[in-house]
Amino acid sequence: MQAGSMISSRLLQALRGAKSVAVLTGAGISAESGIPTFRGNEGLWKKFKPEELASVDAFLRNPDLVWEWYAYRKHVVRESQPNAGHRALVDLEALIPDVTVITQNVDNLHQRAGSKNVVELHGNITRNFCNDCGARYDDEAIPETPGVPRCQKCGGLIRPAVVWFGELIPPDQWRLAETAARRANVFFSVGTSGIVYPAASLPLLAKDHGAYVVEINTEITPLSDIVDETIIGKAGDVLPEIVAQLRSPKEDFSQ
Ligand code: BJW
Ligand code: ZN
Repeated sequence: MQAGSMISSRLLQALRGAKSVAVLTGAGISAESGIPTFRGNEGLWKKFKPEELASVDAFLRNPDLVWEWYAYRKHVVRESQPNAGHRALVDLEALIPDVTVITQNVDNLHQRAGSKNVVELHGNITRNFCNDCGARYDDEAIPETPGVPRCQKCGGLIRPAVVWFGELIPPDQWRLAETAARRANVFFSVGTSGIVYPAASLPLLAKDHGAYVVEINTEITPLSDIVDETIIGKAGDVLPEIVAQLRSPKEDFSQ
């Protein structure tokens, strides 16, 4: 296969004329940094489905178990580094006037890579707050206890500042995401299974407002039917290739 042939001339053309690009990312973009995805066999932690751990009900029923899951993931995230996929999205900022990264990930890797405009739909695992009084705690401020830590002000349970099932997306972040999807000329959906709402509605919103919508995933997903193009491949391969093609002044010879 010719190098770069996974990038269609249609996509390159759309990007060359684009003023605004929005990128919805999911766990797949961080898989190459060694952070497990949620779904699929390798994605499961101790055989629990995310729906069984990522809710207030689950937390109140078994706070120690849910905290243990997050403590493990906080550790994995701290040990990980942004990968070529994250870095390519930073590089895109030099090539397109307006780039918004809308992430479902809580791992902070887009921010650490240097993306300037990151919308956090599902919060951030590096922050925490008291479930009772709302007091905020950085990871460093949390007492190292076995099991769930307690609030120093009120004794309540401390939880990670992430968005669980049944909870609202932070309204300011959702507004930014919708606005970016509506104004995007090109919209990418990268490494997400596209089954968790309302995030999964953003590609369709972008399409309804005229964006050229491209999915990048190692597999077909429910979003594959509605997008203009699905590129099957790893985010860490495909995104840098797109940036390289975009930088190249040469004609492209694909398709
Ligand atoms: C690669 C790759 C590589 C691998 N390169 N690709 C409408 C219809 C039906 C249900 C609902 C609806 N609206 C709301 C709901 C309920 C619910 C929901 O969507 N449920 C579904 C399961 C059906 N949604 C909510 O509750 C949301 N809130 C809400 O709607 O509020 C309004 C409301 C209030 C009150 C009552 C009712 C409604 C909130 C959703 C919060 C989701 N939270 C989590 C946990 C966050 C914290 C944490 O990290 O622990 O977010 S769940 C989990 O799933 C996490 C993720 O962000 C999210 C999405 O997962 P993602 O990123 O897509 O990962 P995977 O693992 O699923 O997929 C990885 C993909 O990568 C795969 O496709 C691979 O092939 C691919 N891949 N390697 C490229 N190298
Ligand atoms: Zn408290």
